[in-house]
Amino acid sequence: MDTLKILHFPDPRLRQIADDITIFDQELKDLANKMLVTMYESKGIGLAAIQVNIKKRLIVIDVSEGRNEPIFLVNPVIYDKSNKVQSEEGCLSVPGFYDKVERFNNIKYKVTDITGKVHDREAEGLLAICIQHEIDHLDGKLFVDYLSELKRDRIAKKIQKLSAQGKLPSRKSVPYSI
Ligand code: GNR
Ligand code: NI
Repeated sequence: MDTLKILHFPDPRLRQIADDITIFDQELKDLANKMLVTMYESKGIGLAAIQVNIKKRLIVIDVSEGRNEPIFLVNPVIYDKSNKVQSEEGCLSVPGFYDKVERFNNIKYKVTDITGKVHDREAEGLLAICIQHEIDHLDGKLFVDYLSELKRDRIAKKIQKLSAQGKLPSRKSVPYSI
């Protein structure tokens, strides 16, 4: 299956606000599966549609060791967060850069599944952190936005330079996910 192209910071298309999904058809399932394949190939634990230039509130996640427990989130909304933690994060749209950001270890959220059914769920730990990171994407936000402007600008310049040289680091050859 063909994979989707992932946009890289500071691409302004990553700043768009994604739209709610209202139609639950085969096309949505096909897109979700394509995103999942792209995420697995890129060695990520999550991927938001906006990262592949699709302005929809769709997220795929797999934080399992075996990489065989995919989760699809449509129109997720967090309504409760607790227990602040420091999280060491990376992002497929910010290749090669990692830094600490503040997240919450526990969340409660409402989410629609791929068939259109609404659920009330809780998550903790890495899954909770990943959901927060991915919902930020749907709102045009990246983990680098929590860093200083100086750090963010340096990262933007380095990515642009490496990209122009065709030297952006890729996780594709790495046998584990970060
Ligand atoms: O692969 C990823 N790892 C990760 C690590 C810590 C916190 C969040 C993430 S998500 C990231 C994949 C990605 O960029 N999703 O948008
Ligand atoms: Ni990301």
